[in-house]
Amino acid sequence: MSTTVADVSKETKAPAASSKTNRIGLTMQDYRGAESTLCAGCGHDAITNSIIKAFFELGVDPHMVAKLSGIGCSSKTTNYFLNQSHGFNSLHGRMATIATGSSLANRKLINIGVSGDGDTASIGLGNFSHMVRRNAHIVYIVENNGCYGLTKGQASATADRGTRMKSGQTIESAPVDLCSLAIQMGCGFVARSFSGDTQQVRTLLKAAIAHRGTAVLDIVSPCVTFNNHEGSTKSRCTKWTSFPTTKTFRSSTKKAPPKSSRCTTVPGSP
Ligand SMILES: Cc1ncc(C[n+]2csc(CCOP(=O)(O)OP(=O)(O)O)c2C)c(N)n1
Ligand code: SF4
Ligand SMILES: [Mg+2]
Repeated sequence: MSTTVADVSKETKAPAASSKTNRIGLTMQDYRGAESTLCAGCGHDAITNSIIKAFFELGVDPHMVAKLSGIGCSSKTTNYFLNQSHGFNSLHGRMATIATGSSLANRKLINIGVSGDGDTASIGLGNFSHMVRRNAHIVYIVENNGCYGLTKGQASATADRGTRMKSGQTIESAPVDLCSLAIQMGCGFVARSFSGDTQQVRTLLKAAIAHRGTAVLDIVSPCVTFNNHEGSTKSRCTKWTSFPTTKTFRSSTKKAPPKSSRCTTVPGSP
């Protein structure tokens, strides 16, 4: 059965209000933040919703959480969840250093960092590597759209070789694979997922929150405004053969490009 853009946009809408309480007596509302200002359909909003649900279902006390981020559309999202938690929105590419400091200053806090592929794999690569090497206690999420969404879609260091950017540029360099890098730096928890697979993302988040040490979640998260066209490997147009690891995904080259860049298919569709 194919999934349409309408189905996907449901994932990016905030979870419905409910009076249901969790094990510490809080409702889902207690885990929300400000209303998102991101583009409608942005993959990052789906991840925000998964974070809200994961913390609600685990029954984590919001004041025991510190939210950390850098700069980018992805980094803005820490404002959209857990508005009763601590937070530090840092400089571009510097979230990993702030997270390391936070994890040293208070070992009881759950640190959750949200970053972008530009924030982590371009300007922040050195900081990210050293945070992993030091095994800072943090759930480190990369909302990976293969571009700099906030500054209008320039290619990032995770754009795959052969990708055609919306500007017409073709990527010739090999991408930075953040999962491989994290494993090489000794990380004990590394996973890759897709923002639209909300159940899988939620399951991974819960496991990552329970992990003591650095947990890296590289989540492909389409930028529907600047990187959502045929020729991109991080769009809703991408055809996935199965779970999107670097080994198993491929972009569709057989079909003629659609007339508009608006996509009607997502992973799982025929
Ligand atoms: C030192 C510095 N250099 C450049 C910028 C401009 N800048 C802001 S966000 C950004 C890239 C964001 O891309 P990414 O981290 O992938 O986040 P996205 O918007 O795609 O979610 C850049 C280059 C900046 N704010 N600071
Ligand atoms: S520009 Fe891209 S990454 Fe930024 S909010 Fe819009 S769709 Fe999301
Ligand atoms: Mg990006």
